[in-house]
Amino acid sequence: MGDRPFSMAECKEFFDFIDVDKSGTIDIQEIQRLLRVLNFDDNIHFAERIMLEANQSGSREIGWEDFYRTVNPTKSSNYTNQEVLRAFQFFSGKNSPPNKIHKDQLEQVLLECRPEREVKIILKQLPFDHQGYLNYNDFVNTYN
Ligand SMILES: [Ca+2]
Repeated sequence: MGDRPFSMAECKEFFDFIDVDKSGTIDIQEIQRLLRVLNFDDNIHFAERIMLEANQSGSREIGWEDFYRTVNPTKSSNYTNQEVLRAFQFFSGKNSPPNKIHKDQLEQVLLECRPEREVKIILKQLPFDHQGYLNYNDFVNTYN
């Protein structure tokens, strides 16, 4: 594991996973689809809020640059812990304990589009506890 929470390759894999139509940007429909995969309510206002938070250019789509900045804190010096935590909360879903994301939940999302072999490699690099949870508070403290 390197000195960043996610490698660029891992970020790109997740970006490609969300970008279903391979347009190179993530639009509001693709965010809604991701919310359904993660068992969130498929709420258009929630999807729009995510779009606003991730997208600094003000357009209706999230490009690769914005996405990478959102999930990778060390890439930008003005990135705050609060923003990192929001990203984890987004990925953890509503059934996880506070501040934690379960390995199975991550795995389920990744398996939607990646071969099992690659998913296992990604999961192996993350510090899950004995119950299979990743505490993203610890995670953020470790990498900041
Ligand atoms: Ca797209």
